[in-house]
Amino acid sequence: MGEFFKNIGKIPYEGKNSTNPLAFKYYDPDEVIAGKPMREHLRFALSWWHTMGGDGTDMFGVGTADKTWGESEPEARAKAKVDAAFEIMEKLSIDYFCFHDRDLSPEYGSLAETNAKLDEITDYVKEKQAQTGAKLLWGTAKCFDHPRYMHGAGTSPSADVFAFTAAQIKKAIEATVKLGGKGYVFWGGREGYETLLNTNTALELDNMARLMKMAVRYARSIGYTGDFYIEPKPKEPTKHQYDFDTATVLGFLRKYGLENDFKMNIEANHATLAQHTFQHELRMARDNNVFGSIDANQGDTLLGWDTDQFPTNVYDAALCMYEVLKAGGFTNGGLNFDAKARRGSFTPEDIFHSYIAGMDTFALGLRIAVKMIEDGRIDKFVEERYSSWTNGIGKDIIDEKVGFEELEKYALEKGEVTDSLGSGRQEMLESIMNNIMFSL
Ligand code: XUL
Ligand code: CO
Repeated sequence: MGEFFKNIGKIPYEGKNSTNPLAFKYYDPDEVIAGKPMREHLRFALSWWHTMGGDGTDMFGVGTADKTWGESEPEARAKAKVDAAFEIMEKLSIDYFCFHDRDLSPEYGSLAETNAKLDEITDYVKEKQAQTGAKLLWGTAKCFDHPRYMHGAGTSPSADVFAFTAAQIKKAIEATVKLGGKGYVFWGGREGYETLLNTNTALELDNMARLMKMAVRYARSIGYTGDFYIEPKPKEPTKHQYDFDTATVLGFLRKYGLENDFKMNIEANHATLAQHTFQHELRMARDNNVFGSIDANQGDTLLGWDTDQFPTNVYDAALCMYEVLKAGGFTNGGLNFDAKARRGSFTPEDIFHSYIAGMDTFALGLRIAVKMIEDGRIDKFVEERYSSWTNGIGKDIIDEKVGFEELEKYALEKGEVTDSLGSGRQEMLESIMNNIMFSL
């Protein structure tokens, strides 16, 4: 096995005053902050699809980056991808990776042949894991690119397609378990509709739940103890995706009794498409005990599609890490860079520049979030804003000691509300946020 990135060594941490583009300015993997090393707080993961396979192809042009890894045959290329991926992870101090089955090994003539070739590659990945210590964050199945999935996979009108989907997911779960993954993702790539004129939404959603129940039952039967994740996205590729946002997915999970096995994999760019902030989606997940993992990237609010940019917005990353810390940190999840370098950033070095940008952004976000919590001004303000619920009538409402009659009597006696109506102080809080961010 040759070295793919000969002119790039292990990326060092050089601190914020460094001007070396191939060094971390904020990510110091083993530095302990808020009780544990940064690498354990952040649990960075490489996405196999973008990094090892994405060559910049878009609907207006062919690829610009060479992602053949020097091999023209699919089997040899799949193996070379493994070598290159482990080299990238090692040089960037990335501890985890994520894959779709077909990113690791493509489809061949039959499902049996495809499965056999996937086994060979996962054997090889397992060997490399043993040598390097790199771990699998989560696996998933690519049930959206092949033409058989044109009308959906678990929500296809065809029962045969449903069966094929189940077979593919069974194998992807086996691969995930084999590689020690503690997460399995459902992203409903074509689970949605283009028009209601041809769609039985009730049956499609029931079927999606049937598929998920089968997945849980099978995975538990082969000893999988990790989490299942749903990754919400409101649109693209379909006009309407069923897993629209966290709140919609929560309704689905609860309706079908899936809420104990499934958590959320929140992607920043998908939040933007749902017209939510990234923090909103994380907060909804945290509040409902379904915060699981994160696809770290960013979109562009001026564009209506999933640009999957490497995250560089420190403000958003800080608010994200604030939610992560408040949720008690990651358990099985982590920060997967579901992100790709721009089509014009096509050289091998750009892979490293992109990851350094994304990792430093989240490292800085973590440092700021820790400071926000230590500083305490924002948390204290929120606590005081809700202090009327800790005693008196507020506490009686929470303790269910009062109903409408008692509250009417209280309101009549008390008269107009004046004393518990403080200012929301939004601008003051935004200014505190800036003060914390820029005094680091
Ligand atoms: C697509 C997307 C996927 C999932 C995994 O928008 O985010 O790459 O993360 O299937
Ligand atoms: Co994603």
